[in-house]
Amino acid sequence: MARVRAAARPLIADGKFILALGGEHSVTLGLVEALRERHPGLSILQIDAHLDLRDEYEGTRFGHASVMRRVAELGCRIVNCGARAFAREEWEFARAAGIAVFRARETRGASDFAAAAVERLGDPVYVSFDLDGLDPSELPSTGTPEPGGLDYYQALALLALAGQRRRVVGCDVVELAPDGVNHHSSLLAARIAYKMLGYFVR
Ligand SMILES: [Mn+2]
Repeated sequence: MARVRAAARPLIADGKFILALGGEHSVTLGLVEALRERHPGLSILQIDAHLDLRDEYEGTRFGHASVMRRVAELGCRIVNCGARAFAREEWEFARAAGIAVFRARETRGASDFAAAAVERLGDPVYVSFDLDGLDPSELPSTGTPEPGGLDYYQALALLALAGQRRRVVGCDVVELAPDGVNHHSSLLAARIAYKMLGYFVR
């Protein structure tokens, strides 16, 4: 975390837009810490099958399952889109902390979910795109795939609207786990990164 934070600081000071590529979702924490020094009111748009709100998981408080818990503790407002697998502890924490959750099931056929999600964000915004938020029929190559996710066009509509209605100051694409077979996963991840630059960098 400290190394990611230290690498991000001079880029932020220089007015650069950061698009980070994971790997593990926990890279988000160092980036958010660094951006928050410059933008104390930073909100987070999290696209993810999971809430990542466990206080601790498999012996660490700094893994992918806890990253948004640590981000919430910094005081950032969080909006999740695509959640569909989480523990009771995480759901209760989200309710208590005022984290808006747009579950994947609720977004199916709901054309207005993107507007409602963006409405819940403050300004500026950091977008963390965990690729398992997408449906595994479109993106199978990720560490913890879950059925029933967002589709490509839903995700693009959400990202585009966030870019139109909020100032996005940084983003990441995380949790790609290339398997050497499903090349379309890597292409989709690259395309999402490319689209985000188009939507967010003016
Ligand atoms: Mn995640």
